[in-house]
Amino acid sequence: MPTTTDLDTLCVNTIRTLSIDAVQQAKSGHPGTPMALAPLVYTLWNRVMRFDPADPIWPGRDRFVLSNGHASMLLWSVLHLTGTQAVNADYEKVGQPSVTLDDIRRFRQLGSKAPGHPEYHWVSGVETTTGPLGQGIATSVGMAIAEKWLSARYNRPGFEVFDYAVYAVAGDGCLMEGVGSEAASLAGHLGLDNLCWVYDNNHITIEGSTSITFTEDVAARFLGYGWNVLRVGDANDLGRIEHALRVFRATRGRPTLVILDSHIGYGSPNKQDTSAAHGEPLGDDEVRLTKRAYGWPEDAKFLVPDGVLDHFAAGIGTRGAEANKTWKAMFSAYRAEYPDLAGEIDLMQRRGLPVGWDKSLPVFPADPKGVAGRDASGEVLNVLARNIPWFLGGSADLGPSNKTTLKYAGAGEFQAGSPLGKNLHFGIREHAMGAIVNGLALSKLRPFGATFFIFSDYARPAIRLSALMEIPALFVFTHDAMGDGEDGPTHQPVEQLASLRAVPGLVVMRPGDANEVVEAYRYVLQLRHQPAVVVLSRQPLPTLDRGRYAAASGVGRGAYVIADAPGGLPEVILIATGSELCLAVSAHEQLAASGVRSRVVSMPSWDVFEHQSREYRDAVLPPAVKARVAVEQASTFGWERYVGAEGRVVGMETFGASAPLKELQKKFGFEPERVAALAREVLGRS
Ligand SMILES: Cc1ncc(C[n+]2csc(CCOP(=O)(O)OP(=O)(O)O)c2C)c(N)n1
Ligand SMILES: [Mg+2]
Repeated sequence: MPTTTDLDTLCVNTIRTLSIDAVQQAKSGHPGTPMALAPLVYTLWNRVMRFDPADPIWPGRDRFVLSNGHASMLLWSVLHLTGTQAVNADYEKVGQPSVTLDDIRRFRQLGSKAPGHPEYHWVSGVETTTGPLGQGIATSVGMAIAEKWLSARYNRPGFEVFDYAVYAVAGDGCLMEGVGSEAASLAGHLGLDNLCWVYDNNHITIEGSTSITFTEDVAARFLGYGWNVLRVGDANDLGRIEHALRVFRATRGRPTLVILDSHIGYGSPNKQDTSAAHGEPLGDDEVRLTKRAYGWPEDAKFLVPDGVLDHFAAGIGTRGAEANKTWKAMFSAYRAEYPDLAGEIDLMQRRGLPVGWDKSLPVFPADPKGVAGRDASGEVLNVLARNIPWFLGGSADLGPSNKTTLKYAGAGEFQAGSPLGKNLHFGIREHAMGAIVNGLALSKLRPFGATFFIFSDYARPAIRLSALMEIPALFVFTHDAMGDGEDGPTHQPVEQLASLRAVPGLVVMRPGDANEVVEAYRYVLQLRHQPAVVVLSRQPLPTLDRGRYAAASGVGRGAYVIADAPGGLPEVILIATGSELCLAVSAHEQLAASGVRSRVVSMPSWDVFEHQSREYRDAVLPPAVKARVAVEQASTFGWERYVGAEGRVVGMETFGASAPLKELQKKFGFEPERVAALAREVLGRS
């Protein structure tokens, strides 16, 4: 095992001083943890990780997640020093480094590829966006599950196509956050031995010593979860760090936690081991003193001494290139022997879908009794999972209610002993489920996670990140409104639709009958760079007669005219989503019978509609028709956008109540007569 040479120390101190200088220059950022963890990141990257800087999207690479994202300068330093190349959104190499020294000089500035926190969609070499503590480690569990599934499906004797490790670095904050605990518990249960977390045990968070907040026995906790727990008592000991990482790689049947004792702000004479080193620049004087302590030229800034780049090139550069070359040679032999499997891998890497991915999607006949949104969804999910080998997912213990169970023969259960299974069981861990779904999507699978819509709140931070990362994660939420009646207001979503509609880039779909459910999935499956939420009813919804009303394919445009006034000349427009669609259609029929010319617009997705041309939007909602009524069993917040100042909204202003659905519909006014009456009111004809 190599010990520490002068060149190693030079590389480690380069990471430290780049981090110090960048934070100082930006007048903001977090120097202390990069100073402490530079030896870890150096050892992991230059001695252990299988990563080819020339090809940062090589499918066989090890994954690195910096869960304590505030220490982003670690990542910017190492991406720069390894010469990691940039890749664009079409997975093409653009012939430029991912992070330049100039980016580092402009740390945290507009347009710099060295932003405040690691951002997946913005900087090549970042495997997942981190910053909200705990999120990175939870996402890493999804990456580890993905590796297990991929290797089970695609590896063949002599062809270890997928055989990579997932490394994540976590701080005290990541281990305090609930999402980290949920994910660790599941990782232990699943025995994910391809997963290694390194815990930066520095006893410091923002408010000071962890003696005020975090005194649990972390090792005992993780042993309880079923993890292998290792300790490295000195964060500067490269040999011991490397040894621990090798023990991890040799450990079978359990994930590994390496508890690394470190000193935040290492080397700073006045700030080491204090929370002052966490989140503010050291200050010019302290920077000088620290550089002196490292034996570094005191006035040099952003210095990369001779020999450092060469040393990274000789380490990770050479090792990564060789590993990638060997893998590529192996993969072309694999392609010759298993062309279909190789083709799947190619397609998946580019987020494509196999030919015939939507074949045999159901078509539901008109039926006044109808089908519950969740039941239609269950049928669709089963077809998709059969058509798309890498489409998989599950629920947070509500599979039988969400109807998300993949029931066809061979779908299988994903467990430690059956990694080919496509039914994932997240347990009652919605937040970790969200992050794990993200980790699976980042690994190029097409995953879904499910729970009751009300508990989307428990997964929301991860949903937000899926949108920020621009990845096609899919969330299936059932029991979308008061349909769960007797469970009462704790289970009746009200503000969830408005709040998810407010997430930039997130596609929210609330289909109104079984055929709209099919079309909603058809639309969201084709998204490559956007996550989606499909919101579904618990109770049966009448299946509309599409001979009489417009085709459900209009769902793909976000909103469409489903029933119209004679000659397409309405005097009032009724807009509805989900379970209120048939209500609006009934109101429309009642109005027609009394000579009022109304149009019904089915609007399953605001955001998809907003992305249509102005011509289309004006054709659906003619600006001249100002008499409008929107109906939705959810917060009225935001509907003014479509009904205008003169319109009305039949929605929720309270949390609902516990009672059978019919009574609730009556109490809260979700009845055709009320909608028709409001339509007359806005027309001044009541
Ligand atoms: C979910 C979440 N809550 C709060 C923060 C704000 N925050 C950033 S770093 C930090 C302290 C983290 O302490 P630790 O993980 O021990 O990091 P260290 O200071 O040791 O690097 C906090 C509270 C955050 N980024 N994410
Ligand atoms: Mg800490």
